[in-house]
Amino acid sequence: MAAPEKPRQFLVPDKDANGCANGDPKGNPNVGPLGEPPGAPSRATQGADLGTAEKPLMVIGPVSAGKSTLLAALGLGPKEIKKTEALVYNRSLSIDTPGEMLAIPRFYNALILNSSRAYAVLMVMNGQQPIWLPSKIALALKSRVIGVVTKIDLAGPETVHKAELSLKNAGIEETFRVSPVTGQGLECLVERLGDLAWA
Ligand SMILES: Nc1nc2c(ncn2[C@@H]2O[C@H](COP(=O)(O)OP(=O)(O)O)[C@@H](O)[C@H]2O)c(=O)[nH]1
Ligand SMILES: [Mg+2]
Repeated sequence: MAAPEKPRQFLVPDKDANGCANGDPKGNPNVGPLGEPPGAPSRATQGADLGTAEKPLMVIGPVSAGKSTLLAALGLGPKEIKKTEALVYNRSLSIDTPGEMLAIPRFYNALILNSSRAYAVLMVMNGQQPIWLPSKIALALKSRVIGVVTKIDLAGPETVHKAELSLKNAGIEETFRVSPVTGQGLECLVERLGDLAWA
């Protein structure tokens, strides 16, 4: 009699070729972030340019978190960084917002409305000086929200951890650590955004 067939097992690497975390944010190792087979090449790793996405990428976060600097590093905003005074569309590439819009609840409607135009929202937090965000605020937004802790070139592990806790408390399940100044962590973020931009 033939031996019973063993259950099929996937051999899944924790990290992909760029060293970025593999698997979905809920921890199922047998699917990629969007349910694709693990290890499937993303558009971003195939050299796709985030600037060619049909929809913009939106950034929200406290004043001076590094939102505009991050957009510039991703090639989605002006290189010359000035204080962002209003909600701004950088052509169809990105939607930049001033930190005050997150600090003052009467602006929330504008954030929510414009978030529906974006393929994703980055909730940006200063890794050096994190602040506590309103609980579950990300759930009100109309696109997928990804957390980004910036300034990791300046920040120590304790404040970075605090920033991540704040993002989690805001209802965000997936967070990246980056420094647009040194380039740390950007490759993994770009890879993930590539998956979302052309989903
Ligand atoms: N060292 C360092 N400085 C950063 C980083 N990101 C932003 N900055 C600086 O932080 C300040 C505020 O950045 P900005 O992008 O204007 O913040 P925004 O108000 O969130 O748009 C600027 O002086 C940036 O040069 C980072 O990752 N590392
Ligand atoms: Mg700004």
